[in-house]
Amino acid sequence: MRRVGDRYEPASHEEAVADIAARLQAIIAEHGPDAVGGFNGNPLGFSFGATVWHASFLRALGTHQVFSVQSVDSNSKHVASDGLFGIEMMALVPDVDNADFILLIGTNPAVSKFNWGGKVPNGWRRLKQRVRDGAELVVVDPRRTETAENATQHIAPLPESDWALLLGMIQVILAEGLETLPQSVLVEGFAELRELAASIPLDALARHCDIPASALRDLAHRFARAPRGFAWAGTGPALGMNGTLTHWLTLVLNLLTNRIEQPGGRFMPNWPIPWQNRLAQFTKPPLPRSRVRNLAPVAGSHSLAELADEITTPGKGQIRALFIGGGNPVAAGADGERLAKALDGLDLLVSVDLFQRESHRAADWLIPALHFLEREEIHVPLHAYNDRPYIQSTRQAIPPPPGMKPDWIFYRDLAAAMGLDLFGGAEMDPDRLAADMLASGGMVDFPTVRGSEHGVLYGERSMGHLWDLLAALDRPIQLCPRDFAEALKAKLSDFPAVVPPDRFQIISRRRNGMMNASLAESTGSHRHDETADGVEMNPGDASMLGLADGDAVLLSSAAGAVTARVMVSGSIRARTLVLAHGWGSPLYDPASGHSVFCKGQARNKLVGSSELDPLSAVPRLNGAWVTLRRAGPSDGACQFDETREARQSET
Ligand SMILES: Nc1nc2c(c(=O)[nH]1)N[C@H]1C(S)=C(S)[C@@H](COP(=O)(O)OP(=O)(O)OC[C@H]3O[C@@H](n4cnc5c(=O)[nH]c(N)nc54)[C@H](O)[C@@H]3O)O[C@H]1N2
Ligand SMILES: Nc1nc2c(c(=O)[nH]1)N[C@H]1C(S)=C(S)[C@@H](COP(=O)(O)OP(=O)(O)OC[C@H]3O[C@@H](n4cnc5c(=O)[nH]c(N)nc54)[C@H](O)[C@@H]3O)O[C@H]1N2
Ligand SMILES: [Mo]
Repeated sequence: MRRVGDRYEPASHEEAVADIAARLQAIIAEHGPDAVGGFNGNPLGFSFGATVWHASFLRALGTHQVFSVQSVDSNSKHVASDGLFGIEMMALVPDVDNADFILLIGTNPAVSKFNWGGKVPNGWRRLKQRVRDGAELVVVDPRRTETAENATQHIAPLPESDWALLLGMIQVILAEGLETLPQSVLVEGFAELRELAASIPLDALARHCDIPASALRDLAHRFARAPRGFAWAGTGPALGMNGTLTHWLTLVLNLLTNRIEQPGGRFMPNWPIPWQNRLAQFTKPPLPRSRVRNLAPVAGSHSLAELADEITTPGKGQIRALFIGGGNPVAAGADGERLAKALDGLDLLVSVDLFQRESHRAADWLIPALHFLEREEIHVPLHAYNDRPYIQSTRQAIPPPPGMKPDWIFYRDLAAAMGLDLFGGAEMDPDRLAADMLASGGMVDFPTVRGSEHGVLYGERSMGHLWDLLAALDRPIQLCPRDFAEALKAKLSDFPAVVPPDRFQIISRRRNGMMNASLAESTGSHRHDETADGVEMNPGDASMLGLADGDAVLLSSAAGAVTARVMVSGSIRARTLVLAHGWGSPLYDPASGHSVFCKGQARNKLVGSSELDPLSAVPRLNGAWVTLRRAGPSDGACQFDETREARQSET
């Protein structure tokens, strides 16, 4: 659909391609390729054709203004892995079926299932089975989650303090000589790590995370002595200021106790394309540091927290046209209102999506994306992270509407209209690309996969691939990378941080039936879904503030304010609040221009775009400091917008 005034009108694929190509060419002729930017959201990564063609198109344009959802998701994992192994796109998959001790830090697989960093099909069910068979499951989370309910132990530290808990465990392990380093690989930085770990009393670390030192010592003993096991850190800490330190120290804990490339530990899968090819595929041309803030890119893209600056700051390289592929950056990232204003000022905004959401409000073109139920494809790279050599083709459940073209064809035709070559002159489509990738691996071929209705288990699981890879790259493991150690020392030097008594740290939660900010309009649209605008609060904190269930409160941070209703909950530890992520992003009907659905609170208004993890540039989506008071009549409604709801049901 094409924007005409404040409405949209249907247009053909050819009209869209011709108009966008002409406008891009004019922008590039005047301002150069960096005037065109791109953001890819989470669902794009699961759509093989769309993700490859979106990235290839931006690469062919020659722009350096590439932004990705990774910077509000997994960046700290990439940076930690890069520091230790020199490989950013690494996933060490957990061997859940053989672990005796499972330490989960800031992850909630009972709801989220296993995610980036390894695909474990039915992972939560398999993990629960293992616990029934006698494994210990220790969950470290400020909230007593659905996962923690099934654990043998729940430890509830303060948000963003996991690094202290991990450093404490490492200190105990090293002081008592409980470590066993891996034998088949060269490890550097052990002495530096030992010195760093010993440089602070255990009591101070324990106070910082608000867990007794005796509990840290006990956890260290049990983890180190368990025959088989692993530690796994998730998205909770990854979205805080100390995400990289936490993911680094989690890997260190695993390495020091010989949990990597061991049964019941974590290992690097090596299928269905060998690592050489995989590295080549994921090694994008190096990006320079960002123009405005001079930050280093991570895993081939800049931080979403920088996007508004790059659009609004004049000068060479200022973004004037933007492609958003399957993303809702205004809702997903920090400082969304500022980003929304910046998007208003673009010369050209193109959204490739199934809906028009808040981030696409100012779009000049709404390009339809293929729904996953409409796609038939083999997403080869995604299967490289499976815990077994398993691959499956998705099958089309329903045909797309007549005339509807897959998103990759939009990018292909746009490139052709601009005279750009995406694949070195070769004719390419997603199936052909998947077949080439599979052929390069030589483990299973395209027709076999396509023909296997329920997927193919094409080999035996094997371990040791990370050691082979490091040997081939002639790279030792760096236990204590210098910039990580510096960041940790800086933390220890202003230690212990003083917590003002009237402030709380706010974290997020996910819910079943919603995927980040999408599906709110369908499965999340029940009138009485409490998570939409409920802030979970510990009973002690509530009574200290004289608040009760259902009271309206105003939450304020340095970045912004939102209203919410109090949900007193014994599941959340003191000094910490939970506001679910994903709500409060309006959905529009492009034909009428009206918003047709909106419910709950856009909680990321509380998150600023300048407070970032210094190592990974992830904004403080978990852990931002807020104050809270009873809401007054002028603070705005915190209930559902009834008119919108009525309009929604009419539509
Ligand atoms: N139903 C559903 N499933 C999903 C998604 C969804 O939106 N809905 N999203 C998908 C996506 S994109 C992802 S990335 C994955 C994420 O999956 P996970 O990595 O499992 O992350 P979350 O489910 O967000 O759980 C994070 C947990 O960390 C806790 N937490 C917050 N801050 C801290 C902290 O500082 N320290 C510690 N120790 N804990 C903390 C929170 O209380 C929460 O329980 O889930 C995927 N699966
Ligand atoms: N406070 C806080 N903030 C968070 C998080 C949190 O836990 N707390 N989680 C973070 C995480 S882990 C993530 S991954 C991000 C998510 O950030 P985003 O990926 O930017 O946000 P989504 O809400 O997943 O928006 C996805 C968009 O893709 C569209 N879409 C769905 N399927 C397809 C498809 O097949 N093709 C195309 N082209 N489009 C499609 C949807 O309609 C929707 O508009 O949010 C991050 N933000
Ligand atoms: Mo994510």
